[in-house]
Amino acid sequence: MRTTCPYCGVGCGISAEAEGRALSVAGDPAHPANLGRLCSKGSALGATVGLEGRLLHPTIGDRPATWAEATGLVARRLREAIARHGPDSVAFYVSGQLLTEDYYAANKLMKGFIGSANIDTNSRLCMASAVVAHKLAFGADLVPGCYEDLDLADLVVLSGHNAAWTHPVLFRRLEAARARGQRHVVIDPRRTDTAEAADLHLPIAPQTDVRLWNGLLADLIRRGAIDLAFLSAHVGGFAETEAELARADQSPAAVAADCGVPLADLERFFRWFAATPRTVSLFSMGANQSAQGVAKGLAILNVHLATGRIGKPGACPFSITGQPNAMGGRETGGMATTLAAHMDFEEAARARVRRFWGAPTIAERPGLRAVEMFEAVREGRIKALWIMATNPAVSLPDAGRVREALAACPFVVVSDVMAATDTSAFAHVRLPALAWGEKDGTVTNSERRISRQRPLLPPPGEARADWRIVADVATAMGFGEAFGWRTPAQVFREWARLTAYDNPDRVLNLGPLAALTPEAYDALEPVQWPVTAAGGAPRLFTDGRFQTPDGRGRMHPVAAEGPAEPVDPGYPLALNTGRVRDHWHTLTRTGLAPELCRHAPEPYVEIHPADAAPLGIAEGALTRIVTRQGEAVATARLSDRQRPGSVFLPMHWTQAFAPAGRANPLVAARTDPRSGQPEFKHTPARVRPYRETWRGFLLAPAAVEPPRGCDLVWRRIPQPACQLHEFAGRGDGAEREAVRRALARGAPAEVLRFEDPAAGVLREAFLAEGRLERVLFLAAAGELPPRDWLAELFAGGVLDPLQRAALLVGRAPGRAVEAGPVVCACRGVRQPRIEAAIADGARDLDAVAGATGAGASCGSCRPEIARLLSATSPQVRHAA
Ligand SMILES: Nc1nc2c(c(=O)[nH]1)N[C@H]1C(S)=C(S)[C@@H](COP(=O)(O)OP(=O)(O)OC[C@H]3O[C@@H](n4cnc5c(=O)[nH]c(N)nc54)[C@H](O)[C@@H]3O)O[C@H]1N2
Ligand SMILES: Nc1nc2c(c(=O)[nH]1)N[C@H]1C(S)=C(S)[C@@H](COP(=O)(O)OP(=O)(O)OC[C@H]3O[C@@H](n4cnc5c(=O)[nH]c(N)nc54)[C@H](O)[C@@H]3O)O[C@H]1N2
Ligand code: SF4
Ligand SMILES: [Mo]
Repeated sequence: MRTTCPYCGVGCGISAEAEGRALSVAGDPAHPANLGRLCSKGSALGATVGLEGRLLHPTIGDRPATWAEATGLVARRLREAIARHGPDSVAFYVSGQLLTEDYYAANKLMKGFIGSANIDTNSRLCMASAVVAHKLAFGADLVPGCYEDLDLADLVVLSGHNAAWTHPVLFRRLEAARARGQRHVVIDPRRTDTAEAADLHLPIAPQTDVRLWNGLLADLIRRGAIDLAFLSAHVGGFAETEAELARADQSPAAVAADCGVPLADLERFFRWFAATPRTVSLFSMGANQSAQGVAKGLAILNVHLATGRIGKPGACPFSITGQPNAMGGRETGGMATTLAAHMDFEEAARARVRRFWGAPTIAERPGLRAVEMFEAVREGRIKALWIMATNPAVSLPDAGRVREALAACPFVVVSDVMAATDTSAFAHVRLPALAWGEKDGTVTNSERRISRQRPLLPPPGEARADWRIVADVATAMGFGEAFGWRTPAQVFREWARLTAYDNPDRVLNLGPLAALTPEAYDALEPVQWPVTAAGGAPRLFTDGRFQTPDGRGRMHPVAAEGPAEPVDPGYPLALNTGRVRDHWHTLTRTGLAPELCRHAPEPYVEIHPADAAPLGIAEGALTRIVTRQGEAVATARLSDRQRPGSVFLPMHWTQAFAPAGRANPLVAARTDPRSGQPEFKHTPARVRPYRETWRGFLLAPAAVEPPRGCDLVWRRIPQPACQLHEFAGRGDGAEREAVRRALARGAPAEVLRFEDPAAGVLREAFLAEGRLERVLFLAAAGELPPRDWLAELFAGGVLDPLQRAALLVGRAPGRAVEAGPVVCACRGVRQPRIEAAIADGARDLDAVAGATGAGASCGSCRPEIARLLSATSPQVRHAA
């Protein structure tokens, strides 16, 4: 069966085989997005489709309910709120992980039948700035290019985009192009794996992108490297933009100084750009997630418009999408700021969409954007909130405030695939949704390509498709006639018809797909919109026509501003947040695959050694990060890949995995005024050592909650056969004893114990009928032994005498200890083994793969191996 990966916006095709609930997956060689490749996350999908932790029945409060009861209650509460407080007193918060069919249904219910535009998506946190920039420059939210442009380009600029980790399969493609002579420039304050592999890295000071791109435009104008013919035929706004540039010193020296990069490197970038007609500029969260995210996007689009590097093979600005269906949400109207199908709220569009839907009403104006929506919830203006396929208690900025809002909301509905998420803890009603592998519909990737997600597994329990849950609630509200679909194909056809309805000029048009038979829908091959009778369209604006009223693209003057909240002596560091290679967002799915938990097992904070040293923070030390919003504790990783003055904290950890290691209680909820997108990449912060007095770990077959009443730094790290819990505290022996007692409660009676009270050391192993049930190690000083071997023993059944004898030593008799971070998740290869192979003469990636297996599977770790290679010998970097 062919389907599409549910993770990132690359939208890789998968060919999968199911046997019962067991699933084997491989890349689909026929899918144009990946041509057979998959990254570590896609490859491990089989490990995430079990039923453990799934929400399988609707619940009301804590009790199971029937679907009729649950949808009836949701419908009644929505109707009551609307009757008493008006349509704007209800809100939906939805997600780029919904299918297009789901999005379409939710948007239709909210905007056409409830009559409010209070439906916003987590793409507000992700794509909103790019959307606004596209609308301003092109007249609609249109992504001009396609993946083939990444093969054809001679220069690729990556702005705030760590593609090596976040879009790994595209990165493989870029690596191949670079081997053919393509150049890469990375603009990112951190030296990421993407930057490490590039020809040039500009480690700019945080939030100085507009200055840099304005400087580039000024330089291109000075050189006469702009396309005057293209400008005069196809683009407006050049004179105003040029005038804005004149308001600042645009000399390369001034720009380099403000951006904090070496002048020679900046000049090299300017020269390369001027000399390379085939240039693609990718931009991602380092651009969008900013209080000046729209300006950053516009500054990039300005350069491409001024040089005519758009609508041509190998030349375009390219906003890359994060989620599998971020684009689908932008199309259907998942955002509070559009109505539907790239139409906004002007009278003609409202009348058109209302007519098409046969709707009793239609939203009059844009609704609340995500951050505003949750503020309205907190203030009591929203009486009923329905959250679908997103985990805002973790992922919204100022997450402490978001939790307050959720706790105060009179009625919260959560549709999710998992039973217990940080957000569903606040739900009055939980609705079980079909997960990837079960659901059936379409998604649109970064290059506007619509692909099918097909069901491979039977629907578990009572879980239902998200579109159907929406339709059931709509029906219970009395709107049955407009929501009577029986299949996703019917929803899709209606959606495709809407895009073509009364549409003389909108580029977003799926007209020919409106007549798909059910069989043709099932068999739909990946296709890029706009879709015409002749097929899909890889590139837009090839004739220089844009979707503005006069058909011309628009340059917009943008002024360079600093961060919304600059650092100050109280909070001298810039806190940057983002992603790690093998985890997906809030861990509800990648946290199920132990192999994906090896690469970054627990929350960490990356700090430059020069910032760490004066504070007494050492590698591996638990470190407190404090902002005006909140605080967290994470393990310090000292690295000169971090820009001095900046620290980086991954976004992924949750209450369930690491309550103290959550990033978003720290992040200020400041947004770009035009896009409403939060500035996730910059919050003033300070750090200091946590100074634990003791540490411990607990291995158990299943997840264990941290003991109540103890103030611990607690992390859970899934292992193949058990759960590892790491913890540390700042108390005395009494705290240790309280934790010991709590964690030993209910353990089997057979116990092996070693205790050295003088050193504060305790080691206990609990066994039942010779099998290991629990292992608890505590130490007030000194190192704890590695956990690997002990964790493996949970898989092995009855322990033999040698294993029992070694238990409290914590290491296998006669086996060398394997330590160091895991680099290759697929094969479980650790860094020291790779370094040993390099020391033994492995000189390139293939040799390392041959010697250790690392990098031979999905290839996601290749940039890291290349870095280890280049650390030993600088020449191999280029060979790699
Ligand atoms: N492994 C993995 N892959 C994913 C995801 C995941 O959770 N895990 N999520 C998907 C989603 S939804 C998204 S949106 C994408 C995001 O993909 P990316 O945008 O590549 O990921 P991030 O790590 O959020 O941020 C990118 C970079 O922006 C840099 N940055 C910070 N501040 C600035 C600045 O001021 N200027 C510039 N130029 N750069 C800056 C950061 O240092 C970081 O390296 O990834 C998708 N892919
Ligand atoms: N600090 C910081 N915070 C960030 C970011 C950052 O860079 N830094 N990035 C932001 C960005 S770009 C994004 S996209 C967000 C992502 O943040 P979220 O959307 O909150 O993260 P996910 O973990 O993907 O949440 C998806 C939820 O939907 C559930 N789910 C999965 N599939 C389905 C389905 O088919 N149906 C239903 N109903 N539920 C499903 C999952 O179990 C999970 O609970 O985070 C944002 N937050
Ligand atoms: S790059 Fe990886 S996560 Fe993204 S779609 Fe492809 S396989 Fe999935
Ligand atoms: Mo995203």
